[in-house]
Amino acid sequence: MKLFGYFRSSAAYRVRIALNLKRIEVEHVPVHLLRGEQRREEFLEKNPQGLVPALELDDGTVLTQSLAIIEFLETLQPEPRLIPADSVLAAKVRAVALTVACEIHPLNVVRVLDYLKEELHQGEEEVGAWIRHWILNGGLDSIEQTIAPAPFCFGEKPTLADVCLIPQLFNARRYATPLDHLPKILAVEAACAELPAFRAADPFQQKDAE
Ligand SMILES: N[C@@H](CCC(=O)N[C@@H](CS)C(=O)NCC(=O)O)C(=O)O
Repeated sequence: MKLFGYFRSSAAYRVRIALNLKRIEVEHVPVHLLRGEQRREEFLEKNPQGLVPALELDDGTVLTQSLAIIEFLETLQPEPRLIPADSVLAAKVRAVALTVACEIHPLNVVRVLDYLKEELHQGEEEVGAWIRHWILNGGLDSIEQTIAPAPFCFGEKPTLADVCLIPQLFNARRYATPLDHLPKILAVEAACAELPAFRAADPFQQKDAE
């Protein structure tokens, strides 16, 4: 299988962590987002949305959307489970994952930031304030209240919640978002940093890192 990604893409980072936790090997194919490679015809043929990640299976089928890809991996290789069997816990795990993927991340992606800068003529300062506001407001601030680190978001093993939270924290730090008021989230981050699966997925460990 081939994973089309970009070292700094937090959505691709989620998939890398899941692959590593499940010990599934894939070929990593970089798509340089700042050079616009995601909008080239050969990539659009794989993902008409022009977004990474995209997972190409050995038969040529292409899967898109990080959470859909991770659910596919969960079926392909059920252990270790990223979505708990207990349905209440599973809903809590998914709620954190969806808060990151649906409430925070879409407001910070390259195409949205470009629109703020180029079409709405906002400067670096305004764009930075936008990013930090939406990372915290209704995002990390609310996640802080719903998790109970032990030491991961929902217990002794990492779940889809941790898989989504850690890349979002990388992104938050990149934009100097204040995080000191989020002790539970910082404790989860420290626990994940102990695991090789998370460390190997770090953006600066990728072959396209720059
Ligand atoms: N909801 C999608 C988000 C994918 C996404 O927005 N990817 C970003 C990188 S993190 C991207 O490809 N951006 C390119 C662009 O905005 O042009 C997922 O979870 O896979």
